[in-house]
Amino acid sequence: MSDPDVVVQSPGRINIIGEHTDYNEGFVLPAAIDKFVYIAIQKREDQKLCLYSTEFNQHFETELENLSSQKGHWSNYVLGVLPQLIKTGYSVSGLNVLIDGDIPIGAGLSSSAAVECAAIFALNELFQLDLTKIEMIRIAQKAEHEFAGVLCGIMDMFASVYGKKDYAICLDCRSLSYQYIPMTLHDHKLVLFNTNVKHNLASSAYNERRQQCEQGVAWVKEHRPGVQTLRDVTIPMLDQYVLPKDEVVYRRCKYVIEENMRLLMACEDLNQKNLLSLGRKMSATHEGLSKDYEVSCAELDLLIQLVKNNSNVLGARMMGGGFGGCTINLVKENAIEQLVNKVSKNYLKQTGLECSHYVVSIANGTSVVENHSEVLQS
Ligand code: GAF
Repeated sequence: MSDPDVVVQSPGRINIIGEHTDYNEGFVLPAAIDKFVYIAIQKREDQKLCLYSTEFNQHFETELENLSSQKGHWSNYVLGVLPQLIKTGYSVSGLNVLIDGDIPIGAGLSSSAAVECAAIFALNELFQLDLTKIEMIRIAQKAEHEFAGVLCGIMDMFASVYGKKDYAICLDCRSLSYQYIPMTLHDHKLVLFNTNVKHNLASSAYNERRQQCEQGVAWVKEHRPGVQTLRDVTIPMLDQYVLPKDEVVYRRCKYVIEENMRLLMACEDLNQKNLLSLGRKMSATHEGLSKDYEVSCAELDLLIQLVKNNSNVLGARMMGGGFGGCTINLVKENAIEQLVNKVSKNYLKQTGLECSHYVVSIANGTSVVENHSEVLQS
């Protein structure tokens, strides 16, 4: 695209701790990373939407009046934000859209949320819609629900939009109040190991976990009408009202309640620069996700096993929705190279798969790119 009207960049995200808590009105601790999606848009005179993805090297064309989800297709993440605008009465024209970037797809780093956020930011700029950041986040989340079919929480979009260099975001997903927590890692770095698998059941299992949490809440609510979400539930309530009904639902809910408590203590650890204690909590989260919430998989568990009892790794856990994607590891900087060699070699030996790794830095959130020519390939 030679002369776009607007270019926006939006980052991928990591999550330090607080997994599967966002849709239960709990707490999360994500951060934006130095990997981005770039979206360049030109207004058209007609009603056509002409999209091009450099990653897939594919064009996709449709009309504004024919907007619909294309099962599993990359275009959903751009197209999905448009119906939200149209329904609210905003008028938009046809568009040429170029999508580029370097967030690995399917790695659990929320490349889809980054595309949605970049798209809505760009449209906001282009048509001067005056949307607030929270309105744009909600529109991006709706696009994921309605076009991608995943009933995700708000974490990924919030992290992409509100990211701040060198800080994690402690977000209360009930009130949407948030606090930036400095990520002072001293001589440690965050290293992601990518399983390079994404098992099919990821989105159906995600939606099922959500329902199981809601079921747990409904059983507690029969006795405690004031309870709205798992945020209001305690372990004794679960013991009394949920365990007698269903052991699986009990474990799901217990994990979420424990994870919220771990997260609040992890923020304290970060404030006190106690990385050892933070690392232990990350590892405890993996146990909970693997055994109680059951969203891990053999490849993720293997990557955790391979760094276990290594004194240079303070903590490690699967990250994101689960069933593939990355683990996040808090690793001593001068031990990274050796660790990567060991993990890659053993992972390949035991699974026959390559495992990629990324040493990530924490970056700023979604923004308009003033100097386009540097970021766009074509
Ligand atoms: C996915 C979802 F999109 C998030 O909302 C969150 O629930 C996460 O899985 C699990 O913590 O990334």
